[in-house]
Amino acid sequence: MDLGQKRRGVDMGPSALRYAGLEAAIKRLGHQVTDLGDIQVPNPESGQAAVGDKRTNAVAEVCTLIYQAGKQCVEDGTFGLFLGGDHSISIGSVKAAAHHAPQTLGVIWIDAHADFNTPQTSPSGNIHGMPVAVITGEGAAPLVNIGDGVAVPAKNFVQIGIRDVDSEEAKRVNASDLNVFTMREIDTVGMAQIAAQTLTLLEHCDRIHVSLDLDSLEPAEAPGVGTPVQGGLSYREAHLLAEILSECKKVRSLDVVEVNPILDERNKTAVLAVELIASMLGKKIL
Ligand SMILES: [Mn+2]
Repeated sequence: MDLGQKRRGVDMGPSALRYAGLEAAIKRLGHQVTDLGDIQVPNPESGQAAVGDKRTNAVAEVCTLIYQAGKQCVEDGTFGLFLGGDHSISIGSVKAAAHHAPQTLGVIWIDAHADFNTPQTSPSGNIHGMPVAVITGEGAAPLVNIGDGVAVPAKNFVQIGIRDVDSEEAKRVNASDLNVFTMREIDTVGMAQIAAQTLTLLEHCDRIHVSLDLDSLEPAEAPGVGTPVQGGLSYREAHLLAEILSECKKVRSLDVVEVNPILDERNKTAVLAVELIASMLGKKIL
């Protein structure tokens, strides 16, 4: 899906991830893989998903399909891996992970941005800057209402890698119960400590959904993203976080979003994403 922002290309992210050897990388770890294929998304150049309410309704329709597919994974006890697309897809995937017991789902949001805007605070109006607000119950009704309005408490969110927040959005973050580790905290105490604190914050949760936006990484490592921001996670910081989360055994679902092959360099960002997925699914150095 690329309807959550205005650039084309991020809709090709799943193809780039498949081309980078995703299925083989997961199978090498001993897991079985069933690729459910792509969810059909209206073309933004068609009138069907043009702008404004039409765009919001189109995103809501797609996220409802993601929610239904994801809910099936949860019910089957299967690990759900969701390939974006822009970050608005997480409205569907996180609501799916939450649907039967939202109070005990932890969400780890690895991102340069807080994605906590509402239509009232967003300078761009782009829905990919709003999913955390929607999932916690605030925003446009067609999005909030997906999954019978299931919402995850803000205190169950831990954000990691944050370094670019809009001014009105920052006020909302500071007034919320979101747990946020900005790059400053990561620089100060190191990723191992941040990962440990994250798991402590989510001790009351029996399962965790990880939402990985590739723009959390330093742009030199992940150039193929729509909204790159300097000063991001290093290659090893990202892998260390994935390795620690893998060991905690609570992670049951994962989004990998914002890979844009048009902006990428020889599919470098998709290759990195596949490596990080493998680390999250149990790949060890030794
Ligand atoms: Mn994001």
